[in-house]
Parts: sequence; structure tokens; C-alpha cells
Amino acid sequence: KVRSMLDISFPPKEEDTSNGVAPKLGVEASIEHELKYRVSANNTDARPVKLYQSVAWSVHDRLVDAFDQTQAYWKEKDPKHIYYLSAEFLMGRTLTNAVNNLDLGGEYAEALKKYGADLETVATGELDAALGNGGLGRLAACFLDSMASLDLPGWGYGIRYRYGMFKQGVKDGLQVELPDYWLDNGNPWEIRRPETQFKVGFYGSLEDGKWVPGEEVIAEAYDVPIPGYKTKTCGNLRLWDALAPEEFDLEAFNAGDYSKAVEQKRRADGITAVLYPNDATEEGKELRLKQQFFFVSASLQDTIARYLEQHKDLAGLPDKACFQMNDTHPTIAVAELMRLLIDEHGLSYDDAWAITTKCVAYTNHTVMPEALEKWPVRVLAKLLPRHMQLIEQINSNWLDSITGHVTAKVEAELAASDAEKQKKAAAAAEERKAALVAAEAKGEEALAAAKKVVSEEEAAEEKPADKATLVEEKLKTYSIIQENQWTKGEMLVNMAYLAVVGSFAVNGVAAIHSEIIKTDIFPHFVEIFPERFQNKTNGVTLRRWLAYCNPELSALITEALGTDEWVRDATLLAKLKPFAEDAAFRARWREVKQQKKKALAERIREQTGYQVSTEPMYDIHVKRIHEYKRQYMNAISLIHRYKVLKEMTPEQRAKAVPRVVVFGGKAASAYYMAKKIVALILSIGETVNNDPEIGDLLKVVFLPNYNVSEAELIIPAAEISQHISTAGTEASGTSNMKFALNGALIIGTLDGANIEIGENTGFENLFIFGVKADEINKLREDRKNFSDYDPRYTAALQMVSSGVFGRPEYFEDLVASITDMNRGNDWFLLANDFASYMDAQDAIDELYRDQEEWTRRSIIYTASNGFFSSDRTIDQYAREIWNVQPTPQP
Ligand code: Z2T
Repeated sequence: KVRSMLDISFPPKEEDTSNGVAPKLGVEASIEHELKYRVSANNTDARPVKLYQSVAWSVHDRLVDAFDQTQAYWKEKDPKHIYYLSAEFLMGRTLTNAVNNLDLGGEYAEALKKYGADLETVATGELDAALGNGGLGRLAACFLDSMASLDLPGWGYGIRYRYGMFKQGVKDGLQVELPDYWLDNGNPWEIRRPETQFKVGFYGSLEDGKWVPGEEVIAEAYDVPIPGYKTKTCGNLRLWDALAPEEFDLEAFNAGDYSKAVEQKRRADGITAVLYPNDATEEGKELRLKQQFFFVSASLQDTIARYLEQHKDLAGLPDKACFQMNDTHPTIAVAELMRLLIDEHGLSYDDAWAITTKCVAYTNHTVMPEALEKWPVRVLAKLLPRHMQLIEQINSNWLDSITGHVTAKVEAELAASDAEKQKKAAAAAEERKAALVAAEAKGEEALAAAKKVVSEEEAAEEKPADKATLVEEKLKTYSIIQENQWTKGEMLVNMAYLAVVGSFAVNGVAAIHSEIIKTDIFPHFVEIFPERFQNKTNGVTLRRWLAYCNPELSALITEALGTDEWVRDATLLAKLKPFAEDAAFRARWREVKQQKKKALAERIREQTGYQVSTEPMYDIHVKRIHEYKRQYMNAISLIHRYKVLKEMTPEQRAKAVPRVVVFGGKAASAYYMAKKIVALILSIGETVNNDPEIGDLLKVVFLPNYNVSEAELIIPAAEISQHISTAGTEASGTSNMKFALNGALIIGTLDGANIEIGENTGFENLFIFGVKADEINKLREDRKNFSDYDPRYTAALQMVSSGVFGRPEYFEDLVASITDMNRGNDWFLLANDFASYMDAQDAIDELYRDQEEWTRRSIIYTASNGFFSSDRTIDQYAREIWNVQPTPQP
């Protein structure tokens, strides 16, 4: 610890009767106070953002009360804590969530009347905290909400990036990336803790086995209180900022080298400057590894320091702390915990290993090979020499421990193939003998030739395999340190393997995904630790994703159920099912959807200038842009739809089902194809939306800068949502759950959590299409010729190539990626699924004509998917992995 608590003593505590949510100033007075003294806005310049700031600070004070009480209570009770280590927390806005979780919605609404404002409008003054890329980061944020709501003692640990996920703009029909300076207006939701600082070292060397870092930075804590839903519990998200050890190197400064003097500061700033904007692809940059180690080291030091305040013996750490690693990003924790225990706290290697493997658990979020982190030994050894040494030791112990198993496996394989081989060898010998006899009859010359052949054949006969070599070869497949398959000679640390070996539990994020990681990614580890592998199907918080983003639908649900308990206990939603049969209820359900569509139409106009009607079906496809997620396939289907509409007679057009198709999502800045997919969607929109013949029959909108706040607006307005990844590629998906809960129907593949949504909702209520995961490998081998493709598909791509949507040269690569054997060769099988996708689209149009049946299904969706509350997910983690208990304040 760098600095200790400031040496001041607080006056004895007064008896606190405030319940943690009602400080001395009432809501109205506190807003007024903040407006005048903290924000310094007088009546003349009380701009909306200033009102937001005042309200936020007023809520902040109430949060701090709840926070202090919870944390003090937990300290006293000393229950086991879960520490959720994550490089990403995609929090979005905080105000609405905090006010409502604290159950202060009514009071704030009332107080704001004085300013002629409502909470909903004031809330838009807040910038999103976008410290995450997509699903993985948002999942971490939902988990924090559920942990606090279930009174589970737990903290999140992460990085306080000064720039979050980039802001997406559109310029000249292309995505542009703008910096996201989210701290611009200050951040009322964080509490800086200058008294909580830890040193984090990098580089340097090992001297007499001791690590002497070549560079040091200081990690300083910022706490973000996480209020539980209508509970006294307020959890914590602790984010680390990096400081230079001394702001200026005085020696260099005095020597006249000003730039060297600020160098340290610049380097420290660099660590927490920016979030890497890659969703499911790894960047492999040294700075990224630095970020990972930085936050992991600070978090582990912090936890150990707090543990040692109350306990002497670190052997008891597993009874008090569990570290859940959100993907492999924090996996260096395995080595860092070992280092801290051995080098800083004097434990033996074996004792340290026993503790580490009882404290650490790992969640896998993807099977995409390009996302599985593998750090070059060279990079690790340079940045973290001691950790590389420990990883080598962990690996060699691991390989030693399984040599017996691997040897037995090889022996069994040898024995199995032995009998087979002997049979073959005997048959071959027979054959050779017969050949010799036959040759002998033909004379000397033929015999000589045959003898030559026989001796060659005998020489080529399979030698009994060398067992030692086979064992060595097989052991390599288990090794944490492996040779790079592309760059021979370069050794890599497979972080997922390190995570599996160092963890006591490993889980996937949906049923199908948890099976795939067992069969395709870690099969050899399953042999050794079958009990280690688990499933924890993802979930979403119903507070943010239904109650608060869709208050109109929520009010209707509450009225129907006669209680709002469903916000806490999502299984109660099932009681909505009978209401699907009630025509009057359906009419009101439709009315709410209509209202939400109107709000989205307004946003579309604001952001894109397109005027869209609220009458058509709202068809939504929002998520990070990726080839595997197949926004491209949707785009091709829309080209076809456009073509069909163009070819229709006016009478036919009058019968067509109109659609507004909304896309949203960011392409990683360096993801070449993803950016072209965005451009294609924009171009299709440009052509279709301005075609007077088409009018309201089809609008194709790309809504820029899809983020948490946009999602809160978009999802409630959806009538159909698309989750159409190639089977086996999407680990889970979580927006599918949000859409389902908001009564949007799903068109999707049998992938990720779609499958479980189908099981809960009844597959007959989803529009499922496409090949299955277990067919993919074979289909990839048998990919067809372009000429064999569905004619609708070919014609649509022809339109792109011929320039119907402009810039044909620009789209050439994109078209080639699904039509050219040598340039991608349709890896994600768009061609295979296109026809069944179109069938599903036709079925959607058909059902939409029947509004009563459509609405009935919509209600069934909401009623059927309470299972996907993150409260359920977190309850399972708590019981089946973490072993942490709810610890509510009395
Ligand atoms: C991410 O959002 C996801 C997986 C990643 O693998 C990385 C990121 Cl940034 C390294 C997503 C999955 O793609 C998605 O299917 C899943 O629902 C989500 O994580 C949460 O588990």
C-alpha cells in the first residue's frame, strides 16, 4: 500500500436513523443545493445538463450512505466475497437505475416538477459509461446489478478508461470513429480514493530470483457504488487509474530535460487511456497486456491487504475470496496471485498453488479462434519476467502431473492399433508370399523385380511406434506453452489453458456453448477434470432491460399480475400467459408497442433524417458488426426484398407487408470487412429510402452509435429481432433475451441462447432457420460453386457488383468474401442458410398480417423468458461456483 489512511479521526458516530437513503436534506432541497453550490448554475444558465448534474449529485449522496453502511456491515460480518475481474464494464447511464433501485423515483419526479422537468428527460443529460465493447462488458454490468440485488457480498474490479468505446459517426456513407470523452462533464457516480493506492511493476529483470521491475506505476482506486434493487445493499465497482510514481522526475527536470521529466507521467497515463475496441478478436499489443496486468495486480493486492487486516493466515483466503475471471483477459491473475503469495508473503510454491486454485474461476465467452488470447513468450518475458518464470513452472508441474495419464492413453491407443496392425501385417505378408510364388513361375527377371518390391514394402512397413515420442507429441497438446502454428519457432502462452489449469471451475455462457467448449476447445482438459466444467446460461437485469427502459409495458404487466414483484422474481412473469388470450389486454399491449415505435421513429429522424412511419413492422438487427453475426446476410435479403417490391404491380404492392428495418452496431476500427458491411447497409438505405416507388413499404435504417442508451430506446420498439449467427459461433447472445422480454419475436439460428429461448417460449413461436452446429464442419468442406447458389442470392449480389447501390469497386472484396474460393470462401455459410432464412422471413410477413396472433405471441415471449433474468444466473454462480451467501443488512 502506497499511502495509508489520512491521519484524521472522525467524531463519534451519531445514531443513524436514515436507513441509508434519506440524508439530512430532502430530495428537493438537495437538488437545489447541488444546483447552486456544486454545479453553480443560476436560473439564467440552468441548462438541462446542469440540472442532470445536480440531480446526479443529489442521488450520489444517498448512494454514498447506502454504500458506507453496506461496506461497513460486510467488513464486520466478514462473509466470503466474490470479486468479478473484468477488463470491461459496459455500464451505460446510471441516474434512472440508481433512483429507481433506491426506490426514490416518486420523490425525484415530484421534486423535478419545480423545474418543469421529468426524470426521463433529465436522464438524457448523462453520457454513457461505455467501458466495454458489447455483450461481455454489458453482462458484467448486469451481474453487478444482480449481485447487489441478491445481497451478495461482491465487488467488480476493472479499469477506469479515460476513453471508452469510440463514438460511431457516419461520414460519406462510411463509419468514422470519434473519441469518447465520457468524463467531460465530471462523473458524479465515482468516488476517488487517493488513500487506496498500490504499486504495479513492469519490465526489469530477475536478480537472485527476485523480480526488480524496470518501471513502476501507481494504481489508484475509484469506487462506483452499485445499488441493489429495493434492498439496503450497495455493492462496489472498483476501477483503477494509473499514476506516475512521482508526477515529475525532479532530477531530470532540474537537469533541464523537461520532456524526460514528464515521460513517466505520459507512460502511466497511457495504461488507462483507452479501451481496445475489439469485440471477439484479440489485438496482441503489449499495452493491452499491460492493462490486464495493471488492474489484476492492483485488485489482488487490494483484496489481500483487506484480508490481512482481519486475518493472519493466507491459507484461509479461499474461504473469504473468490476471483471470477471474465474471459481470459484477467488470466495473468493466476501467475500474479502465485507471485504475491510466494514472493511478497513468503508462502511455498505448493501452498500458493493450493490457495490459487481454490480462489480462481474462469468464464469462457467465445470459441472463435481469433479471440482466444495467446501471448508470445517473448512479450510476457519482457514485460513480466517473474510471471513468465512462474507460468513455466506451472506448466511443467501440470505436464508432470498428467504424464501418467497421457502415457496410459498412448498405451491404450497402441494396444488398440496393435491387434489391427498385426492383422494387416499378416495379410500383407501373405500377399507378398503369393506375389513371389507368382513371379517365380514367370522366371528369373520377374522374380528379381518382385523381390525388390517385397524388400521395399517390408522396409515401408509401419515400424512399431516409439512410445516415448508419441507421449511427447500428445503432451504438447496439453501444454500451456505451445509453438505458434503460423510462425514456427515462436512460443506462445495459451491463456485459456492457463485459466483452465489455474481455476477450480470453468464455465460457458449458454448450454450449447458449454458443450462446444468441452468437445472442441478443451476436450483434453475435460479428461483430466470432468467436474471442473459447468454451464451458466447468461441473463440480463430486468430492472434496466424491462422495468426502466419500458415503464409503459412494465405498468401493464404489473397491473395484470397485481404486483410488481416480477421485477425481483422474474419467474412470476409466467403468470402473464393467460393474458395472451385476452383481446382487450392484447389491444393495450399493442398500444404500448406503438408508443415505443413512435419514440424510435423520432430518434431515427433526429439521427438520420429519415422519416419512417410507425405503421410498418419494426425489424431490428443490432449488435457488434461481425461476419459471424451475418448482418451481411440480412443486407442481401433486403436487396432481394427491394427487388421484389420494385417488380410488383401496384395491386401486389398494396398487399405487401411494410417493414422498417433498423440496423445498429459498431465495427472494430481495424476490422476491414465489418466496415464494408456497415457501408453496404448505409448504401442500401440510401437507395431504398429515397426510391419514391417504395415509400413506406421498406425503409432500411442504420442508426449510428449503437450503445446501451440507444438499446434502451430501440429494444422496446422492436416487433421482430434478428439473431442469425452461423450455428456454433455465438456463445450466447444477450440482446436476444432483452428483445424477448420486451415482446419482440425472434428470427434466429439454433445458436447460443436462442436455443434455450426456444425451449422456454416454445420453438413454434420462434422463426428458426438454418443449418445446425454439428453440420458446420462438413458443410464448410463441401462449399459449393457460386453458380449453384440460390438465384435470389446471386441476383442480389449481382446488384451490388453492378453498382445499383453505388461504389461497386469498394464492395468488390465484400462480395468476393462469400463467392471466391480463395478470398474467404463463405466461411460463415451465408449461401447455405440463405434459402431457409428467406422462408423464415416469408413466415414473418405472413404472421404479421394477423395482428391478434402476432400480439398473442408477443405476450407469450414476455411471459416465457423470466429464466433469462441475471438474478437467476448470479444465483447459480453463487451456489454452484462461488459459495458466497446473501448477506443483507438487518
Ligand atoms: C464479447 O462481447 C463476447 C465474447 C468475447 O470473447 C469477447 C467479447 Cl468483447 C472473447 C460476447 C459473446 O460474443 C456473446 O455471444 C455473449 O453473449 C457475450 O460475450 C456475453 O457472454
